[in-house]
Amino acid sequence: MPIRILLEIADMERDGSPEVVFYHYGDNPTEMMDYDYALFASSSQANDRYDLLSEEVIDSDGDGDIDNHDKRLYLQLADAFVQFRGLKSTR
Ligand SMILES: [Ca+2]
Ligand SMILES: [Ca+2]
Repeated sequence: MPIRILLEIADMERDGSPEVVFYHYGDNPTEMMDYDYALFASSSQANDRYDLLSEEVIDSDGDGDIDNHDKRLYLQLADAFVQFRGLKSTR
């Protein structure tokens, strides 16, 4: 089963500091709005270091429990993804 997450940088809280949104998809998504669930990470200091999550996380590393490491994976992904500011549409 493929693992699919769509990442988006958007100011969900409209405070001038971007959030990183994670959209999780199941097996056969047919459109972008067809995600299973979504959560977002925000930076409490508005400094591109992500430390807050909008929802409880799942067992993202699949080790059988939900702990800080599962949260940290999301926050690390947010820290990395927010640096992709050079991405531009090529079409
Ligand atoms: Ca924000
Ligand atoms: Ca875990």
